Amino acid sequence: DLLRQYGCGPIPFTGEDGLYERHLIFDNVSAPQAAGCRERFEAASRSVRDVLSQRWVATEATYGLKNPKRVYYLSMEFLIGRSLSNNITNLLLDPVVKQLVEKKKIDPIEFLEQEPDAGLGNGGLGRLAACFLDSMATMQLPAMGYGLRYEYGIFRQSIKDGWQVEQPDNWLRRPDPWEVERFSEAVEVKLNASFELSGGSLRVIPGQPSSLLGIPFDRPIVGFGGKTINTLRLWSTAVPNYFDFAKFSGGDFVAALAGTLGGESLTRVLYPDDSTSLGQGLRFMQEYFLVACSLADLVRRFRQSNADWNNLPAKVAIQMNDTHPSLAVPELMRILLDEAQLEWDQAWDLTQRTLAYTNHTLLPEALEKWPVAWFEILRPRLLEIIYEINRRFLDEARKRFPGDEERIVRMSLVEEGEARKIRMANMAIVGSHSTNGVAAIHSNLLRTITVRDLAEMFPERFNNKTNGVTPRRWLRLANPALSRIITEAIGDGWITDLGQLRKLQPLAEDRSFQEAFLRAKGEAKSAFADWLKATTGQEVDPETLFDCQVKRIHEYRRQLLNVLRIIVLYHRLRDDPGLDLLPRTFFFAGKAAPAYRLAKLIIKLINNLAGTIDGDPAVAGRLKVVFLPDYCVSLAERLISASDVSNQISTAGYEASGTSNMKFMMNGALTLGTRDGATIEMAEEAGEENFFFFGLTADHVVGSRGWYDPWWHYENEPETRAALDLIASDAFSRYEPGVFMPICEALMKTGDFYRHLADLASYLEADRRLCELYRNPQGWARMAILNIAGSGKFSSDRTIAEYAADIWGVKPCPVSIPK
Ligand code: DL6
Repeated sequence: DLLRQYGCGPIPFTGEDGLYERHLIFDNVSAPQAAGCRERFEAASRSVRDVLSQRWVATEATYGLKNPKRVYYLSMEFLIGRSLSNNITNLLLDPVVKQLVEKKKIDPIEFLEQEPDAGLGNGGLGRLAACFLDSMATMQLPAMGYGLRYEYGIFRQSIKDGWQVEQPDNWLRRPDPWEVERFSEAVEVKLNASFELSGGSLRVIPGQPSSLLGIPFDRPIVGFGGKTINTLRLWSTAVPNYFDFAKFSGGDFVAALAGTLGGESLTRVLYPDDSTSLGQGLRFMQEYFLVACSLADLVRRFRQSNADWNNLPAKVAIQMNDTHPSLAVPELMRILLDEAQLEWDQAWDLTQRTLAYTNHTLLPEALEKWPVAWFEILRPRLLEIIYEINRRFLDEARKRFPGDEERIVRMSLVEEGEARKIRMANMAIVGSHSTNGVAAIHSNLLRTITVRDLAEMFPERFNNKTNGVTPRRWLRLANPALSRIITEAIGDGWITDLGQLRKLQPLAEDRSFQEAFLRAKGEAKSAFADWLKATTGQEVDPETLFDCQVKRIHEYRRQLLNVLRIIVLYHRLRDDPGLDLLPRTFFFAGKAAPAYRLAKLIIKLINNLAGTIDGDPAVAGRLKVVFLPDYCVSLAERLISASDVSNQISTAGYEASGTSNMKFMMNGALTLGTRDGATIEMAEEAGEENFFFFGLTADHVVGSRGWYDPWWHYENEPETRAALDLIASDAFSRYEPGVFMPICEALMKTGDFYRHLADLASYLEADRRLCELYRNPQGWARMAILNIAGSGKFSSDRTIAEYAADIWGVKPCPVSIPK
């Protein structure tokens, strides 16, 4: 009545429209008909959050009541992407939203595009963490993710004159409708140093003890069907009660608060380099901040319902996503020794049984080693604990391998040298009960080469958990046309049990299903072409074969090999304009670490190649190269569903697993690839005859050290030579002569670790076979369907089921709704 008195009478408060319009009026104070796209997006998101909020509360209440064993996934990265469409899908609200959109005449694309991609990660590792959260919630596992609330996610990439340009990703500039700040659950982190902003950068002041507050921001993780809503808790820094009264009374009002800026800047930016940890002092501090906040929080929760510390491993499993959160080993020891006052042996036993570690890379430059000096500055107590762990561990190792001092030196947690360093992988392995790799080949190489000594000491700790991706986002949401025909053919059980895709196998021979597949693919390709035109003005022809390579730009991923392939095709066409060449569009997308010069030059070469081909009338309509800027989760959703061919062409033995390979496969793209990472297992599932494999194997690569000679390929393979000559002769850099010489030099080094030239001829041969098949649409559809049918293993539900059973020992805990 009171509201009516003030003129609120006609506002609908009930029904779905009511929910949405209420948010527009009361959150944004704007008339529904006058609201802009951004306001509409916020109101829609808040309405969806309203639908899940009580479930979210009930989920935590159920866990509190039933006190199950919980799993905590600690990760410096969660590459979440957009949440609105995903949450609508997982809450099964699609039909309601469809009705609303029609009734209100809303353009869904326009307002879905308002949501920034939450880019709190660099690539595969962070996206895997996001898929795992989806699976854990869908499988009703009592789980929580812990990460950092970077105000700036992975940089936005644009292209200027062919070069990558980085811009800050200020994704939180507008209020995020999903997050809930929980100030009352803040934790205090004590440090032996403080921070200041000086000359535009954040500086650490050693020997000046300080405290930082970790403020949790929670985001809902909606399980499919909306039964369980788990939490992703992201920490943000704040400085407790800092205010310099002396400065304030002296009249310097701004300086009075300046002391807060240093500490509060710690979690501001995500480090954009995923393959080296050199010179990342503040990253080390971020890692400690994540660990300290998360452990304090989970130990507090554990203590609320468990009086006995001995219960810790029975109630808590902590998964360390790579070594980034591996300071959890000494930090948990510190809590158990100094706060719980346990004896060393008991604390060590509990620590090891609670923690587990996943390795995601074998690249030596990406294996973290942090200088001892940084520990001394930040938290000397951790260093004392690490030294004691190491002393005891090396005593044990000496008993096991008497007289083998070289091995002891290799196994030590401490690397001696000019600047002593802590080997974080060694610490994670020694301080936990499980170490896993992320694909069979990777786990084997990890065990037999990278950390062989440790694997020989603790063989029972090593295991494999092949990665997976969530079929909710990567098939159901990303590819409505394909999802529809799959569901029509085999029902919708595949959404939560992807193994059911096997039922499609017999349909690979079925004419009408083949045609349905081709139509669905055509629909996705047209949708992509329309979207690209609408958002960038760029035109691509959906009638051409869509051939993609999308991932971070890195030499081992060999975008350069792909470029060489395209140059060879271009050269063939120039040589013989009458050649019957399959019309193709080659898509590239991916970011280069800002300090990785060669990777940035590779982007430039791709763009220049695209420009040269576009400007050449002799190849018009037959070859096109497109570099899509600012690769992110939502671009991946659009492009992968529209792709015909997936290039997975890393030097064998270098890609730990890959996950885009799986997304392409379940979307019916065929793989042109090397025997590396999880691609090997994908071919085992679909049948090697349905894959286009080529190139050296990992064994060959290791064995080729003595004989690999790029000059041999240059001199004996005319097409290889022609392609290299074109680059060297500035065919793609007419106005910037010599700009690509570093690329030629990298390719022609005998020490090219990545063996580009060794694989070019076989790549071209595999490519030829693939094009031949594409000319036969039924044969193509048959093979693509067999790939989809074989992709069931690569659901993250399967991966999570394995982690839950073999490493964590956690069971589903269905949420009870109070009557
Ligand atoms: O496990 C997720 C993902 C794998 O699929 C990729 O193969 C692997 O490169 C990536 N690793 C990282 C770690 N840093 N580096 N380099 O991102 O993990």
